[in-house]
Amino acid sequence: MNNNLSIVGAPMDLGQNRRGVDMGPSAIRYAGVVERLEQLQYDIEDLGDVEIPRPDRREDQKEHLRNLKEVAEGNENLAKTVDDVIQRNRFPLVIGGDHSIAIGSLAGIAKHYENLGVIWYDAHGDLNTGGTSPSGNIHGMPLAVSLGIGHERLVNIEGYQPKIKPENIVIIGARSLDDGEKELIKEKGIKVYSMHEIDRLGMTQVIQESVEYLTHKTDGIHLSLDLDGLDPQDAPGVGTPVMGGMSYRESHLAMEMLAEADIITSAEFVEVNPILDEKNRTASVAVGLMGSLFGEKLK
Ligand code: HAR
Ligand code: MN
Ligand code: MN
Ligand code: MN
Repeated sequence: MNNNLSIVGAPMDLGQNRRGVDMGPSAIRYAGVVERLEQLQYDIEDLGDVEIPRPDRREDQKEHLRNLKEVAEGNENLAKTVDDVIQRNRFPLVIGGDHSIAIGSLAGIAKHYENLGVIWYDAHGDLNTGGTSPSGNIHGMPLAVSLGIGHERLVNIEGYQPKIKPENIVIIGARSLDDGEKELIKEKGIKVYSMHEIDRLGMTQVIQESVEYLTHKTDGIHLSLDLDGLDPQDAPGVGTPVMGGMSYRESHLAMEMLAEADIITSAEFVEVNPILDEKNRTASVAVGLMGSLFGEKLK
């Protein structure tokens, strides 16, 4: 694992319609992310937050992509920052912010790899487009956008597309997929471990198989962890909770196994909303999972 970590905050709340997730980066810092990772002997720099534009409320939303212009601009800023972090040979750890920020993270990261793998830890597939989305919320679209499917303003950030290939993706924890997302998963042959498979196989086998599936064909792996992948009992501070999720223990095990495999080259933790939380518990869970991902057990 790269010993130099750069934390990048992305206080984005325009990819969905519940305010407060823009305070996610603050909540995660308040929960002690820097101190936690410094104990593991990493060299940490906290770059602060990238700029997210304020929305122009007069803009019409006819494209069914809420706050398209602002989400695109914020993600352009994030992509540039993350790109610079990797150019300086540091590991980017992005803290959100709603999941639309994966568009910018992946735009800044993927250009550094021939075959970037992605582990998408989430209750949702985030594979919608303006056409299939039931909500118009861009946080339900970043994985599709990264595959080059979606509005050209989003798909072309950093001037190239697609960022990733369908065969290099593993979705873990899915339990709320829209019809259009299910079709895309079938059409592109995307590997999905839904809650059903996690219950049947256990998290140990799911992670073992995911690592095997990805490592031989990728030259880096990005972990995109949406806190709503966890059960709302363990991570209540999220905008779109879905019951029946992965427990804190299972998630902790998943992170430890990824640390042991030593395959993750960038990561983001998203959808922490302190307004909807109980005493910053969800941010603390996020920081706990980061501790495991960055090798607490191994040191
Ligand atoms: N699939 C639904 C939609 O597109 C809900 C998406 C909720 N997304 C997140 N990110 N919280 O996973 O609107
Ligand atoms: Mn998500
Ligand atoms: Mn989600
Ligand atoms: Mn442990």
